[in-house]
Amino acid sequence: MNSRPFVTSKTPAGFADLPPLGMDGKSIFEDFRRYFSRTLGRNELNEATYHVYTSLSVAWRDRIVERWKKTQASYDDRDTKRTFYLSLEFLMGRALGNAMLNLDEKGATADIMKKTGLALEEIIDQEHDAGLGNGGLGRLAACFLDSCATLQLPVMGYGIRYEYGMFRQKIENGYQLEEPDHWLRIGNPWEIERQELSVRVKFGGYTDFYTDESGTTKARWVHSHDVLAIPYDMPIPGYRNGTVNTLRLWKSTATDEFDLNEFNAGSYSEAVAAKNAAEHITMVLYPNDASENGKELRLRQQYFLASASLQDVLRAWVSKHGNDFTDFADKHCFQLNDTHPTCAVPELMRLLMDEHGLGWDEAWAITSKTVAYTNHTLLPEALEKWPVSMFGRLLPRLLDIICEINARFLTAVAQRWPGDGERQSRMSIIEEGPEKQVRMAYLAVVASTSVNGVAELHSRLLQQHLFHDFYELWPEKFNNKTNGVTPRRWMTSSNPELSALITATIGPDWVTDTQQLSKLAPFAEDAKFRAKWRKIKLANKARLAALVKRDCGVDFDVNAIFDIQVKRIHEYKRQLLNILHVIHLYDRIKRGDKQGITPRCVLIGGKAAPGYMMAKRIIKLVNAVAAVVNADPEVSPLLKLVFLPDYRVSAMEIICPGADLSEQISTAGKEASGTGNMKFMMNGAMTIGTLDGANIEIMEEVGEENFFLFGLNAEEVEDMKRRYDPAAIIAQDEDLSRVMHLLACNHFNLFEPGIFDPIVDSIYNPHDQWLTAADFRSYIDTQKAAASAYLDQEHWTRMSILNTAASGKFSSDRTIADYNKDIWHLPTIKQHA
Ligand code: B1H
Repeated sequence: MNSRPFVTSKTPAGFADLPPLGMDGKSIFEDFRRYFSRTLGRNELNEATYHVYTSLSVAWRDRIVERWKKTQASYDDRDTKRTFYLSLEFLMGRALGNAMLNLDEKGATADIMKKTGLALEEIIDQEHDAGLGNGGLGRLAACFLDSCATLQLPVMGYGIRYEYGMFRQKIENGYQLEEPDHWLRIGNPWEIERQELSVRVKFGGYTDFYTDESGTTKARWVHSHDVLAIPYDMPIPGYRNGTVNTLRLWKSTATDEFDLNEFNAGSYSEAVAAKNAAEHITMVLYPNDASENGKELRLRQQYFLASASLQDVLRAWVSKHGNDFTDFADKHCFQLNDTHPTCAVPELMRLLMDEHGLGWDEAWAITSKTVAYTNHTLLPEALEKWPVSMFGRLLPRLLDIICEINARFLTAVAQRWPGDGERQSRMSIIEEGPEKQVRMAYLAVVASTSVNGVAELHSRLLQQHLFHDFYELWPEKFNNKTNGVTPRRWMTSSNPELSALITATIGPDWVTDTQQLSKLAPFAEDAKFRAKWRKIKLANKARLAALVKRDCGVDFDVNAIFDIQVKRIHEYKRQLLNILHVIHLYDRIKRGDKQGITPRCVLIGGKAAPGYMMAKRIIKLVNAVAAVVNADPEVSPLLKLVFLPDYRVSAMEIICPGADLSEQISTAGKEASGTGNMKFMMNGAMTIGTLDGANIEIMEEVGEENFFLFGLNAEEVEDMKRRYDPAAIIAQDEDLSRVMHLLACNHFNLFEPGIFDPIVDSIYNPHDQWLTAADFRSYIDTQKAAASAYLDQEHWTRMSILNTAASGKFSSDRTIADYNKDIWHLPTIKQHA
C-alpha cells in the first residue's frame, strides 16, 4: 500500500480541466436543482430540507474545488516551503455559510433560494456542526486555518476524522446528560475521501537491530499490528482571494492483509472483528478540556495522527526528491498544537533513519529545525505524561528513540551545569519514580526550534516556572504568540448588521485588516452613530432571546443587561463565582434592597467533561438557582438566569453579537489566553474580568476605563494561597455569609438536600486553588459598577463602540502573521481571485 504511486500517470493532458463555473445566482441555482433532483433523487423541497442543504453545499463546493485544485497546483509548482499544523482537534463548526461568505456575498444566493420557499438561514441551519474539538484549543486551530488561507500562506492542517465529535449536551432535572454526536450520519458534503493516499501505521511488536550490507547497525520495527489511515480532505477557502487550503483528516481502518491472514487461518469472524479494533482508533474525540486523558486509546490516536501525517509529507517529498533530504528542513515546518501530536518528534526521527536511511545527526538536524511547539496550559492536570511501560508496549521503536534523545540531551545539560544531578533529573524527558513516565512537554521543548505560549502573561509564566530550566538553557527558543480569532466568522458572518454599519462607516477593508477598526473610535462621540449601533445590538439581543426562549423556555427582556459566560465548565474558570453573584442579587431583592439593581439576564453555557464531578455539580447548581430565581414573581422582573444547553460554535455565532457583558473571571494565572473574550469584544461587549490570559492585553488595547477589572493578579494569587483563610473572609463579609447560608441550608435544592455540600465545602476549603471567596467582594462591587454604567445607555454605547474599535489586535490574521514572521517564514502565494 505504501508503494502506491503518489500521482496516477497517463491521464490525457487537460482531462480534468473543465470550463469555469458561473458565479451568478442563476448558475448556482441550476446546479443546486440538478444535485437535488438527479444526484440525490429528491422531489419535495419541504420534506427534504437537509437535502436542500446538501445540494446547495455541493453547488458551492464545486466552485471551491476549482480554486482548490489551482491553489494546490501552484504550491506544487513552486516547491514552496510549507507549514503543517498538527492538531488532535479542529473545531470547525459549520461550513456552508463560511464558503458562501468567502467566495462571494451571500446576497445573490439568498435571493435566488427564495424560489425554494425556504429562507437561506433555515437551510444553513440544517448543517450539523463539525465538533471535532473540545473548546478554545480546537477552535483556535480552526481560526488559524481560516487566517492562513486568507493570508495566502501554504499551510495544511492535519487532524483526526472522529466518527463521533464532541458529545451533545442534554439537561435533565438540571443534570448534564451526554449523547453521542454522530455528525456524519447523514453524510458530509464538505469532505473528499482520498483512498489512494492511504498509509499504514504500526503498533506493538518490537525493535529488531540488524547490520546492513555496509556493516552499520540499523533498526527496524517488526511484528507490528498495522492499521490503515485513510485521508479525508476538507477545503479551507480564504476570504475572496482564490486561495483554498486543505484540512486533511485521517480515519483508521483495518488493513486488507490483516483480515486475509486471519481468514486463511480459518477464523473469518475474528478477522472481521479485528476490523473493529482498528476502527476504534478514530471513533471518538476525548471530551476532556485541559485535563488528563491518560488512556491507551488516546496515545494510539496521537501516534496515529503523527505517523500518518508525516508519512504523507515524506511521501510527497520522496516522490520529487528521492531520498535526498538536503533541503527538507528549509521547506517544512511542523507546528504542534500543544503536546498532543508530540509523537511526531520520535516518528520523524524514525522515518528518516529507519525508512529513508539517514544517520542520527542528519535526522536530528532536520527534526530540531522543523518542529515548533505551542503550549496552551500551565495546569498540571493537563500536562501529558505517558507511562514508559505503556509507551514501550505500544510504540517500542519510538521509546528507543526518545531514550536516545534524552541521553544526548542530558549530556548537554551536564556540560552546561557540571555536577548538578538534581537539575538533570528535574529536566529529564523520562521522569523517574515508581512508575517511570515520558514527559511529553519536555520532549517537545527539547526537539523544537520554537516554543510559544498563547498570551503575554502565559508566555512569561512558562519561562518563569514550567520551562524555567529550559529557558535558562535556550532563551532564544521561547516566544509569545497572543491568540486571535477570525473576524470573518466572528463578525462578518455572525453579525451581518453590525458589519454592514462598520463597512458603511469606514469602508470594507477592515475584514482583512482589523487594525482599521480603530477608525470607529471617533464615531463613539456621534450620537446618530450610537443610535444605529444600539439598534443593532438590540436586534442581536432579540435574536439571542429567541434562542433562549426556544432552548430554555425563559423570556429574556432585551432592555435588561445581557450578562454572559459561555465556555467549558471548569473550576478555574469560576462559573461558581458568577452564580454566587446571582445568588447575592437574589438575596438583595428578597430582602427588599432593590435600590440600584439594573434588570439583568444571566446566561451560562458550556460542557463539563463527563468524568468531572465538580463541573457537573456546578451545572446542576446553575439550573437549581435558575429554577428558583425565574419562578419568583418578585425576583424575575429584575433578574433571570438560564443554563443554555449544548453550547457549541453555531450557538456562539448567535450569542456573542447579543452580549452586553462578557464574563472572563478565571483565577489569575490559570487561563492561558481565552478566545471567547475576543469574540465578545469585537461584537461590542464590555468585559468583566481578572488580569488573566489575553484579558490583560484586551484591557491594554481598550483602556481601563472601558473594562471592568476586578480581583487578585497572578502574583497576588500565589501570595494569597500561602495565607488563605476563606472561613475568615466569609465571616467578615455579610453578603457572602448570606449567600453561603442560602447554599448550605438547601434553599435551592429543598428536594435534593445535600447535593451542593461539595460545592460549599470547596469554597470553605483553605486549599481551594481557585480562591473563589478571595475575589468575591471585588467581583460583586465591580458587577455593581457595571450595572450602574449600563443605566447610562449613551455612555455604555460609547464604551461598546470603543471595544470594537480597539479589538483589531485580536484577529487571528495578526496572530498568523506573527507566527509566519518569527517561526514559519513562508512566502505568500497569490492566486487569481
Ligand atoms: C487549552 C487545552 C487542552 N489549553 C488538553 N489546554 C486537552 C488540553 O483533550 N485534551 O487532552 C484539550 C484541550 N485547551 C486552551 O487553549 C486554554 O485553556 C485557553 O486559555 C486558550 O485560549 C486555548 C487556545 O490557546
